[in-house]
Amino acid sequence: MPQSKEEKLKRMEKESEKKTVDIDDGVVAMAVRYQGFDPAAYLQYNYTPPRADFQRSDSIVPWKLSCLHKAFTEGDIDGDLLVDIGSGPTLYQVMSGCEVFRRVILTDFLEVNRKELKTWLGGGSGSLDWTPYLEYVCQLEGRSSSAASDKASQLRSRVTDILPIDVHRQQPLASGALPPTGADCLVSCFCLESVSPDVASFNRALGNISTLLRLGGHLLLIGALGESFYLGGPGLQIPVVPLDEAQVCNSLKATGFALVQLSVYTLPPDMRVGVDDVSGVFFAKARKL
Ligand code: U87
Repeated sequence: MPQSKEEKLKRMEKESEKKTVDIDDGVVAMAVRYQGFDPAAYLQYNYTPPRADFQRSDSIVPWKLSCLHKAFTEGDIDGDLLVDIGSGPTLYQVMSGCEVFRRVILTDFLEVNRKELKTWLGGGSGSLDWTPYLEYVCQLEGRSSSAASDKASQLRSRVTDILPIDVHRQQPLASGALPPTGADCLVSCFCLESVSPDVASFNRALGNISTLLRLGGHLLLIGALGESFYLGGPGLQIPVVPLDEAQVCNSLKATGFALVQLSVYTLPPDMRVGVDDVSGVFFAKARKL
């Protein structure tokens, strides 16, 4: 019996869907690995001294906060809606942006991380005390550190949603999650390379999140260089696609972004604390063409 046009169409869709899944077995394996992710352990590994030592200018977190402060305040970034891609259980990445954008949306793949964020934003104390971070960003803004509590309420008032996301989907967020015009600015820290089995998958994920951003909007991308794994919890090794600066530039260009600025931080020996094998961190500011 010859197949009707609808049946033919359905079969082709199924096959194309099947094809994409097969290609991304690595993505499925990654998703399975992330089920063991431990937010509290992860925060201890990466967001306490020495990596988060606010007395040291060569510590990783102060470097990241300074890059974000400069990028959000140097005058070429504005708009209404800021979206953070792959927030994890952390809030540092929007402490400057919440002063510039009226609305902030946080996202993550894991419920355990979204819950950690909801706890703090709901006024509770999560697994980490963010006060030193809030004080440091206030100082960068020329305010006294006593303004940290104002910034905490500002952050709590401007974060409107904490949404599930999967950067490996052509539509990473549920449809209708964002206004039709999209976000005015995206920030994403250590996500894409930490969830992609290879460079091709990394580039596809970058393309997928780009669809969430309006034309002319900015992407602030922070990521690891030369990293092949990190600990997502005790004994939980999560593979990372090793990147170098050239690859980051090529991927942004290939995905329709104009690079505005790229900074690189090389880890001093005592920042290598055995929770990963990262050698450097990049900060890229790019504009969607
Ligand atoms: C952070 N943004 O800490 N789609 O900055 C979307 C997914 C998917 C998926 C998993 C990796 C940490 C990197 C946060 C969290 C970033 N997470 C989610 C870590 C590795 C270098 C280094 C790190 C951290 C997943 C700090 C410093 C350094 C995590 C997030 C990745 N080593 N999102 N399909 N799958 N995720 O739940 O929350 O990505 Cl200083 Cl050097």
